[in-house]
Amino acid sequence: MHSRSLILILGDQLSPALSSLKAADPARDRVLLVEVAEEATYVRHHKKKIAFLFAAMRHFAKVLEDDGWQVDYVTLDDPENTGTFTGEVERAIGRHKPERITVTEPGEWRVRAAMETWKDRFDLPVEILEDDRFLCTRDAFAAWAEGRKQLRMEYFYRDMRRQTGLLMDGDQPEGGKWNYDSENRKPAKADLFMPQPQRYTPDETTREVLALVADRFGDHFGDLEPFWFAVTAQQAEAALDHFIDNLLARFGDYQDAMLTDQRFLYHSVLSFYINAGLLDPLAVCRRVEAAYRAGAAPLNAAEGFIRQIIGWREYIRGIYWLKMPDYAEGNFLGADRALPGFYWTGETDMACLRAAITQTKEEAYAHHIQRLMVTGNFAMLAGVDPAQVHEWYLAVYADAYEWVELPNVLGMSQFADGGLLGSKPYAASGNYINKMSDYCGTCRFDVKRKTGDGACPFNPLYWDFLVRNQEKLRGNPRLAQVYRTWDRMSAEKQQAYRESAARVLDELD
Ligand code: FAD
Ligand code: DLZ
Ligand code: SF4
Repeated sequence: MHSRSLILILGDQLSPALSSLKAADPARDRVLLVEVAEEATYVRHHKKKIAFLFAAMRHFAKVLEDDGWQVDYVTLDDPENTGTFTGEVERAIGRHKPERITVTEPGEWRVRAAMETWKDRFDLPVEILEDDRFLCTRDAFAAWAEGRKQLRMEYFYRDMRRQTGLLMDGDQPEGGKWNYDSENRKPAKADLFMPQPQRYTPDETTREVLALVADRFGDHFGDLEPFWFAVTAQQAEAALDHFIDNLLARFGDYQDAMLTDQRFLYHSVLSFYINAGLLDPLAVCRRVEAAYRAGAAPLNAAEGFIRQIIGWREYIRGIYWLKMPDYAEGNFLGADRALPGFYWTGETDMACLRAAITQTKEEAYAHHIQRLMVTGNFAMLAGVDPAQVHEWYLAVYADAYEWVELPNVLGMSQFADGGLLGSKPYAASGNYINKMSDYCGTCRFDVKRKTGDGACPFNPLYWDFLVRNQEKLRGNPRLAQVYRTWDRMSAEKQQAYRESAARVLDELD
């Protein structure tokens, strides 16, 4: 017979099938959810993100109560609230006198480190259970990584396809190829009838949270309203239905496209819900596979989507736990510039950055290519300190938790891990952005101009980045061709690039 447990459920663990709940007994154990200031301010999160989590936590507590759990819920404005997980667990121990503490492992190293102090601090057993919402355990990832020279996502992904049976035809990949990435790169045209993500009107519980967030975190980045996110599993399920019925079919083709007036394109906008636990990632993939099998979506869409979740999402988490805590310190290129102020305002003449940052401010969302090739690319080309870039991304997106944000930012977008995650930096000049978006048409800068007044800043910065970092990057076989192009340029042209870049960087400072 188990002893009486206090089960702490974190804000991104809002799943009734959570391992800590599966291990518990509603008649005996007590569930604890806490709104704590430290989680909202250790980086100053976007107002919408805080509101989303508090609203989703409050709705989830109600669901648990309706299911027969005894739930202790501490609101942020409780006068006794200590503001930290540790402080609130201590107070709850005083109230409930549990014989042990049970938690599902947290998503962040920082929180896990705090939990590991609890056994001694509270003189109680602390049970940290695996988070089985992920398909690959930390141990299984470590075993996969063991002895490999390179940790390429593609091979990991194939194993996950075999493990889950998703889009498999016996032991072969559906359609004969594992990966249809080359069919995910069409530029899009603005279309007035493009479907939008499912939006919800805040109910009374959510409105109370909005008032609380406006009051307590009014000076944080981002617009609180209009607030339209799903805040219950039921609403998130309906948002998934909406994606599958209206958007999935074209997700594949336009995955890499960007449009000024279409902030979401054919993306699912489900990461908030998946990461907080309102949707189960495997169940989402099974629904997408079923749509493909029913003829409602082409293979490049279904495969492209499933790859993001069982491939990238799992792989990124694996890297995080394999490499933390040192991973966060990575700065392979020794970048040390301060993050430009316009990342917090969107006030810049560069139309691509203005669009990506403005929508980030208004929606707490930008899609993958905006994060990677606009804000991420610019920060890397400009040589911004990766720790500052990391902090920005963790704060501004409603789907950001360190386990998923850090490797995407430090590794994939800034190359600060020296190439563990990607075989070369995702560096690009204005040409790439022009090809994949309609931003350049409305920009003060000329994307075709390489140097001098009016030239797109990405153009000189691109070459300057490669030259500035050549000691570290020249040996990379995937960059051999670009360095040959540089070497063949006339000395005057090279100098013009470097001078133009120096002017852009001076202005940033
Ligand atoms: P879709 O394009 O519809 O993709 C479907 C799902 O695939 C997403 O909901 C997400 O669960 C998953 N996914 C796709 N790409 C990735 C990826 N690279 N890593 C992990 N999961 C992925 N994702 C986050 O969830 N949180 C972050 O903090 C985050 N930070 C990022 C920072 C940078 C610099 C970059 C380049 C990417 C980041 N991503 C992050 C990954 C990706 O951009 C988002 O998951 C995606 O934009 C979410 O929007 P969506 O739900 O519409 O995704
Ligand atoms: C992001 C966040 C915020 C803003 N607030 C809370 C909170 O008040 N209570 C809580 O349990 N969780 C919150 N979270 C999510 C946590 O930061 C997240 O669970 C940890 O970082 C582990 O991933
Ligand atoms: Fe961005 Fe350059 Fe295009 Fe302007 S011209 S939108 S700065 S890529």
